[in-house]
Formats: sequence, C-alpha cells, structure tokens
Amino acid sequence: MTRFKIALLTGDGIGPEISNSSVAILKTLSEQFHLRLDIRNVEAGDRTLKRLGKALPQESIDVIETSDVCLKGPVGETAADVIVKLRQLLDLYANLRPAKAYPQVSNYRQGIDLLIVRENTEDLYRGHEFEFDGGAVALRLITKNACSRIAEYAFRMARERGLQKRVIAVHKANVLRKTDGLFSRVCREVASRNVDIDFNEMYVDAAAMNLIRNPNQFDVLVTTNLYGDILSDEAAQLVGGLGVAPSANVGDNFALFEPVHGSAPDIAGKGIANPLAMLLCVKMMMDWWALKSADESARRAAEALEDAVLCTLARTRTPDLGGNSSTREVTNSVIRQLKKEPRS
Ligand code: GGG
Repeated sequence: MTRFKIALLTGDGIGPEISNSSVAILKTLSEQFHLRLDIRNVEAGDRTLKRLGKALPQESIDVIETSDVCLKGPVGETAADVIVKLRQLLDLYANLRPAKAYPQVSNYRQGIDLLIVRENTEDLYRGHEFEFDGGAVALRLITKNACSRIAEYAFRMARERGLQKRVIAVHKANVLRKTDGLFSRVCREVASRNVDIDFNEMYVDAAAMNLIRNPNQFDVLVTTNLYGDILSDEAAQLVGGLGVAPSANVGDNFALFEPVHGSAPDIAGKGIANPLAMLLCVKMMMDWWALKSADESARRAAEALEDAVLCTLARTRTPDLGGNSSTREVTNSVIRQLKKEPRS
C-alpha cells in the first residue's frame, strides 16, 4: 500500500481546534482501514505573518509541494496571501463546493444535491488592484484556456455524479460583455462537445434568487471565481450552514482540501467550533486519493467517514447547528461510529 503524504496547514482562529479533530479522525481511519498516512504540519496565515513576517513561508510551500495533498484549516485576514496564492502557484484551477442536504441537519432544505464548480485562478481574485488619487481599480482577468478547462471539468463532474446530468453556466454576460461574454461563449462551445449533458445559462443575480426559490433544479453550476465564492456560501446556508460545507481545490496532479468557512475568531478557543466541514474535507480527500491511486481502502474509509458524520449529526451537534455539544464531543462521536464495526 502506498504512503499518503498529507501537508496539514492548521491556520488561524478555530483552525487549530478543527485540525486537531481532523488528525484524530485520520488516525482512526488509518487504524481501521490500514492506511499509511504521513501527516506533515505546515504553517501559514495571520499568526505566521506576525511571527515570521510572511503569511506563506517558502518552507511551507516546499513541504506542500512534496506532499500528495494538502489539508488546510481556515486562515484569517491573509486569505489572499495564502489560499489564493496557493491556488495559483499549484494551478489548482477547479474549486469544487458541494451543497448536499443531510436530513440529519435540522435547518436544511430537502433534496438539494448540487455542486458549484468555481474557476479558481483568475477573475478579480488574481489580485491586480491599483490605487489612484481619489479611487482604486481592479483588473478582471478571464482567459479562454481557463474557461475551457473549468467548463470541461464541470461537464465531467455532471457525468460522474450521474444525477440530473445538467450543467448551468452562471455569469453576467449581458453587462460584462467581454469577460463574462467570453466565459459564456466558451461554455457553449464545450457544451456542444458534451451533448449527453443538459446545458443552460443563468445570470448570476437570477442564480442567487433561484438558489433560494428552487434549489432542486441545480445539479452542477459552473462559474467564475468571485461569483462562485459568493454563491457557495449561499448554497451552504441552504443545507445547514458553513459548519457542514467542505471544498476541494483541484489541479491535474495535486489537490488541497479546506472547509468553505473562515477562521471564526469570535468563537476561537471556546471549544465549540463545528469540525464537520473539515471532516467532510477529509472524506473528499480520501475519495480523491482513492481515485488517483486506485486505493480501495481509501474509498471505503471515505464512505465510512461520511456515514459516521451522518450518524453523529443525528444526535450530537455544535451550537451552529442548534446543539450544545463541543468540538471534542462531536469528534469523539465520529470516532465511536468509525470504530463500531470491525473493518478489514
Ligand atoms: N465566507 C467564508 C470565508 O470566509 N471563507 C474563506 C475565504 O474567504 N476564502 C477565500 C476564497 O475561498 O477564495
């Protein structure tokens, strides 16, 4: 069995607490499924900036680049210097943000199972911002190549998910004629090569409304960087909130997994942060590794972890989900579920 090298970036605020929870779960998974996991700690974020003068030191980049995957907690005000930079540096061009309704979550909207495929390397998040006397300007970069590969990715996802087999391209091409116009044209071209998948387009304002009005019409949404960031928070709220929203940043050979939520400094250190979004990232990471290395144990570990999270949600919840359990209690419940049945 191959060794799976995981760079663990714990981050700021609640990051260390939910990362501890993830490490405990990874240890349990490695025992239960005989996985060979090698966890390497790396530092980045606000605290690192304060300590070393750099939010993302070169030593951290080196460890990440020599690992198979990165599992990342949230960072605070240095997101642009850490996650946005890592996405560009490692060419993690597809940001996958699923929103799935689990009946075990009390405030969910029934039946939702959608995936936002967000272009992850361009748009306003490229960070080309300039100040001038009396104002500021930001450049929005959209290229044909990036539109094409993210659209192809979205169609592949719609096919692999095998649900509604529908892709909706979300943009605002009626106003942003050059940038979103290009995105729309390229998505249409890609759609013409993927005729087994239903294709439609929707303006981003309409998409924001329709997510509330009729979320079940959505299967895969493909969109540009900024719209994807905003719509994915909205979609997460429909299925219980950011506490259960995982994400993957995927390139051709590397992936980084992180909860969608931020560092939540208001509850940091109180022991009540919801670890489940990060644990669902561990599940996505195991699925990705299983596919990449044809490792059946990793696939079964991913499946068992999702089951354990669902069992836990039914009875043990942190305050963001209306419960009164602590991070540790939720983590211990997931561990108990994982250990319930002996596995080979
Ligand atoms: N809205 C949740 C949140 O704060 N997420 C962290 C964040 O801003 N990440 C930057 C990104 O995903 O582009």
